[in-house]
Amino acid sequence: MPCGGGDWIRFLARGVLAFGRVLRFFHLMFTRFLKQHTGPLTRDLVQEPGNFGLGKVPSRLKPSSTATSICGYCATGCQLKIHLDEDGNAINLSPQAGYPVNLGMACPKGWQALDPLDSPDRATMPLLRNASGKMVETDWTTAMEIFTTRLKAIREEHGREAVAFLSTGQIPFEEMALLGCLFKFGMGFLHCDANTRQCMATAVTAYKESFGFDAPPATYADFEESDVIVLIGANLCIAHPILWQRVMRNPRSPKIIVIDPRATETAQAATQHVALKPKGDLPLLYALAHCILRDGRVDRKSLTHTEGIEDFSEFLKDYSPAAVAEMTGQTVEIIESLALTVSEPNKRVSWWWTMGVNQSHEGVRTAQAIINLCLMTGNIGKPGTGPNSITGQCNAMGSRLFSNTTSLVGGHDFADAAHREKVAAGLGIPLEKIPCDSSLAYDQILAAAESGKIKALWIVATNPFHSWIDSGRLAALREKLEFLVVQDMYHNTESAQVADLVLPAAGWGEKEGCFINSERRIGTLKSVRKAPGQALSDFRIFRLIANAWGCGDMFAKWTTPEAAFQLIRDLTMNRPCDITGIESYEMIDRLGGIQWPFPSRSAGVSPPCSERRLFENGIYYTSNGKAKFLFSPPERMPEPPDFKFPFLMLTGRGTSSQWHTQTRTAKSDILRKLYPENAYLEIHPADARSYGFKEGEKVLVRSRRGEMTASVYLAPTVQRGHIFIPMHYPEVNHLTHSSFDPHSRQPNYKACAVALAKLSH
Ligand SMILES: Nc1nc2c(c(=O)[nH]1)N[C@H]1C(S)=C(S)[C@@H](COP(=O)(O)OP(=O)(O)OC[C@H]3O[C@@H](n4cnc5c(=O)[nH]c(N)nc54)[C@H](O)[C@@H]3O)O[C@H]1N2
Ligand SMILES: Nc1nc2c(c(=O)[nH]1)N[C@H]1C(S)=C(S)[C@@H](COP(=O)(O)OP(=O)(O)OC[C@H]3O[C@@H](n4cnc5c(=O)[nH]c(N)nc54)[C@H](O)[C@@H]3O)O[C@H]1N2
Ligand code: SF4
Ligand SMILES: [Mo]
Repeated sequence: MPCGGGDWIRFLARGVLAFGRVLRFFHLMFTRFLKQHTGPLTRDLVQEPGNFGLGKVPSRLKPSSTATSICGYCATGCQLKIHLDEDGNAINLSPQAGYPVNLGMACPKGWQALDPLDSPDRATMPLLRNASGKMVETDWTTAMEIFTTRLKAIREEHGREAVAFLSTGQIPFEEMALLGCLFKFGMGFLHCDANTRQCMATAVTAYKESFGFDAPPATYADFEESDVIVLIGANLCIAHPILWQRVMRNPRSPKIIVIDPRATETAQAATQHVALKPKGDLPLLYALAHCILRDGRVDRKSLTHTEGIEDFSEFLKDYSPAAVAEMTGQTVEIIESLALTVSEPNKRVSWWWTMGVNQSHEGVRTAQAIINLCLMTGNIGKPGTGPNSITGQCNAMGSRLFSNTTSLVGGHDFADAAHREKVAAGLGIPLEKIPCDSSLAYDQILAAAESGKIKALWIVATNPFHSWIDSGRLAALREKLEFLVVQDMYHNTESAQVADLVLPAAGWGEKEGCFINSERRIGTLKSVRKAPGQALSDFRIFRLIANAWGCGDMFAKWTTPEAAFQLIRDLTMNRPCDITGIESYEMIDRLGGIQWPFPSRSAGVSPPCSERRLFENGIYYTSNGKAKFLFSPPERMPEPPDFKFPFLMLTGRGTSSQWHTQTRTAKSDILRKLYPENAYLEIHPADARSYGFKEGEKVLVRSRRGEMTASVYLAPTVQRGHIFIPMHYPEVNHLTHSSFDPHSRQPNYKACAVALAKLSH
């Protein structure tokens, strides 16, 4: 035993030296291990700049002690300031004070955005299901061989429609574009869609049909410049807390009206809550339009930029407040007074909608009914106005323009020959590689898999085995699939667990690229962490696949995300989303993000206005420049409550600390403390009493498709006859009902019939 001071020092020094030798030994073993387990393809790639899956943190980040990145959760698009150690690794973060979106604020998810990166659940090696059904680690070379051999064989035997991918609104658009172009032009498949179908397909279709292009007109400053703010089917306090902060900054003492069946956190903070009957939106909006027309409160100048008002006026005759009162659960007086409020001359009225509108069997017509009201009252193209959809995921707006799924990359149409020629020339690929037929939508892809037409699925950065509607059907169709590939940050998501091959992906913070937020603002994200093990950025995975497939030459110019950005940016020329004025990522950062459009001529304007809205000139993107009034009669709710299933189940976001299927937020010790661990249901106290349910008691919830248990949370905020269960718990979608908006094919997540019962002991 050492006892004197000198002995201590010698003992410590020997210990440090020994520890150093052990470290060195492990370092050598690790390097050797990497060499053995990294195929030639991977080794080539890790030498490339911009790949931080296995490589080094970029040297250009080294001199600085901070980097900026757009948050990787919601579509608000807050900028975070990442604090780096001397090797360029993120050690902490704080919200960016000067950024025009969040103005120094962030919600709990943003503050804890680094936590999910460190989880032991990270996928660090490709995983392959072996003959006995067990997932075993493999190297990238084998993974690529299996991926290409299996998919090529399926293509050979069953044709180009037998393989599909389902992807996301949560990776940079450079990655989305590479995936979409690789799959369709390089690998020659046709069917692909993204989880954005679950989220904003309705808004896309509504804008396209009404305005001629998918063009959400707002800028966030509109929250601060409105006199009347109508939030319909949107719970900002939970789902977009920083946008609610923007509302709170409005100096005009705005009237805030929340239209939602539940008295949400947002409704409670509003001036007026319209406690609508679920799916009463469309008749309510038509009745408002009826009153406005009847009373001559239309804006004649605005109408000169539209077409179809005559037919719409005729149609509206049937929608008096008295005629819709029952359908909406509102009195004639409430409807009349609402009509006056939203058509007040000289008042700026802005409408904002999210999933309460989009996720409906008649979402598109409901969104268009909002658009119609704005066109009639002149509330568009001016400060504090607009029919504004708020998107969900950090890059849902990027996927709309660049994912090459529903629309041809860069805001084009597959069906348009001139568009196909332009894209072929811009990307330097043969014209015949671009299909003119369109992909099946998400639900149609899954139906084709159920019927055996689609044999293989490749799932990228989404978790449909939890999030898809009536998810029990997915479990059943898994049995039919010959091959399921899941590319994810984690090896144990509900979807990864049933895959045949898992490709380990780097996540937010470990790669670069751009997101577009709800106000069309493009912002950059940075690589500030090394991905664990052999996880690679999705960009690099797609490049590996291109090489392994044998179409690497077609993507030779797509060397880094920024090189890809330059390519797809140029494709946008002369489209409504033209961003050819953006020179570089550096320019985007310097200008505090850039809203589209930003054509090259505006590059000289210095500094360009940091808040821009669309349609200030009254010209729309339709062939005659006019916006269209579109409408049709309300349809019956697909599965209303009945004698056997007497409750209507609503679903949605639960807390500001939970994100979707919780693969990321559940990894944060701090966030986990901020929400209930297990599924709960909100129920009106009177309904609970009639069933003898006590607060906290676990009860059975059943629909025609499945059942789950959830603990009772007494909530007078929910109407009698309804329950609300947050979507973050996987059981919820065992219950939901597969029904879709016919125009957008967006799922109707928010209304199905359920029965409740005490658990038998
Ligand atoms: N904390 C957190 N924030 C998120 C997300 C998350 O998972 N967690 N996800 C992001 C994503 S991808 C999205 S799409 C957005 C979603 O953002 P929101 O759409 O605001 O959130 P939801 O809770 O899904 O739905 C909003 C409201 O619709 C109401 N609703 C239900 N049925 C009807 C109806 O018939 N009519 C009307 N008018 N309202 C109805 C519900 O009661 C609910 O309060 O949130 C984004 N932000
Ligand atoms: N009942 C009900 N269901 C709903 C809804 C509802 O309101 N009610 N809302 C719907 C809506 S609006 C949405 S948007 C969907 C969301 O549904 P999902 O998209 O399925 O949900 P997420 O949990 O966001 O899944 C993202 C997956 O990508 C992984 N991931 C994250 N970053 C990366 C990356 O950079 N690369 C790769 N390869 N993987 C990554 C995550 O680990 C996670 O597994 O849910 C829908 N489902
Ligand atoms: S509001 Fe959205 S973008 Fe902003 S910090 Fe929270 S999750 Fe991130
Ligand atoms: Mo979403």
